[in-house]
Amino acid sequence: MRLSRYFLPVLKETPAEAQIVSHRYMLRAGMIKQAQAGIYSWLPLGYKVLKRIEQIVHEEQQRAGHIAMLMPTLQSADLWRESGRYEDYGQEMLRIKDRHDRDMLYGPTNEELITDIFRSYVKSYKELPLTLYHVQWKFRDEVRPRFGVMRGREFLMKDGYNFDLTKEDALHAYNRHLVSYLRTYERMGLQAIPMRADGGPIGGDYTHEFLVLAETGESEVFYDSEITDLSFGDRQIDYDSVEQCHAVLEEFTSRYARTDETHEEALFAQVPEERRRTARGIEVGQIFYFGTKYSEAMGAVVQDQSGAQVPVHMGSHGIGVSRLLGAIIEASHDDKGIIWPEGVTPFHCGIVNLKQGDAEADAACEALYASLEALGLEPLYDDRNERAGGKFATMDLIGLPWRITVGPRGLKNGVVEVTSRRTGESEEMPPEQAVAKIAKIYGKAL
Ligand code: P5A
Repeated sequence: MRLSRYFLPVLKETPAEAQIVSHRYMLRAGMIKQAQAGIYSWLPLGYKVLKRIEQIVHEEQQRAGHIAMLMPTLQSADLWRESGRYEDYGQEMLRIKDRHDRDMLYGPTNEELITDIFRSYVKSYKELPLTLYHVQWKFRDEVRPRFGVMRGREFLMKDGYNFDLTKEDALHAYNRHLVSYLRTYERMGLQAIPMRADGGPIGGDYTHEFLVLAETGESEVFYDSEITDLSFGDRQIDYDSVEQCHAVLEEFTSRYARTDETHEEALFAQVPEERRRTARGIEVGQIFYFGTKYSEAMGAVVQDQSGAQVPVHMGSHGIGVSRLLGAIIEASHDDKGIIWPEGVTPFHCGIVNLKQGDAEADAACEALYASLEALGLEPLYDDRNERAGGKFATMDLIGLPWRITVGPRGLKNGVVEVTSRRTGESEEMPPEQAVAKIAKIYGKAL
């Protein structure tokens, strides 16, 4: 993309309404614009990152064997009356009437809708196990929408639902989700710690939230510091293996780690004092096992091996896709702007032309741009007639992890400059070598 043709409405001033850094930078970098309290338009740069995050979520869901689909945002109140949640959900649910005076709602979550789909088609244990998921907008009429996309009213969620014959099978689905979530967050450059939590309006008492530690997080958390040494890394896991998935759950959840909803002072006191930590965290996901809560209420039954009709065991699993942008920025920024991890960056690298209009500099930039695109990478070329300082400030603010700077002086010596956004370190090298370096970083073969 050439910046002269892009739509990147960068703000110079810090917006007064933004209290935390991720919100400030998302507004300043022209990623989002508030439409109403807690409801945002996703401007091109923000939309690109949102799509990158969504793509990682899809890839990891499918790696775990989960099946993608799409359910509507608007749901019928009648389904929610069957589960009893229509009355229970309270004011967070946006209720709507259509022209026939029928009660509808903008879905805050989809347990009812998916259970209705399941009961319409699945009749036998032979069709299990089954996990369906989608990535769809949700609406929760939060009392205090705040911090930008962090606590929105309209937000994008990946929500998945497993259907199993037995509790044992459903617990394997739970563990499988835990594994796939650990991989998902690590690919985004985040450490998200599973912590015992509360089932809230979704239900069940077996649930973990995934928390990214950050001072601006809305949840208070208590944990054994040893847990922050764990990382999932590049392990190859067989998602069908009950033992392997269970071993990961054991490894990542055996130490004390709880949100304030489930915190127990007496248990926490058993953690050696020097390892006891109280901090704040951003909840980027949650997994639940709630057994037959919805299947019994809504008649989602299958025939088991003995011919008996039994309600299925279920769980649901959510990732806050739009919230993740805020969480990643909270975890990765400096005083100049965002620092995107390579896995989610909107453009793979920036190209800054120090002297637009200089024939040699222009040609070198064009050649770099073409070579990077030919490798399947997306560069953002700042080809505007701006001063170098302004171009650098924009690149730093929008946070591309790598920048190639091209100027007449360097070109005289046959070099351009490659700069890491994270370390600020620059290296001079011939343009072909700069392309090779960026290609290698993103795992592209020359
Ligand atoms: C699991 C999937 C559920 O709704 N039902 C379907 C279950 N879980 S949850 O914990 O309530 O939500 C899942 C994740 O969505 C994000 N989230 C939000 N993001 C932005 N703004 C909000 N107002 C908001 N509410 C929830 C969180 O990341 C949460 O973990």
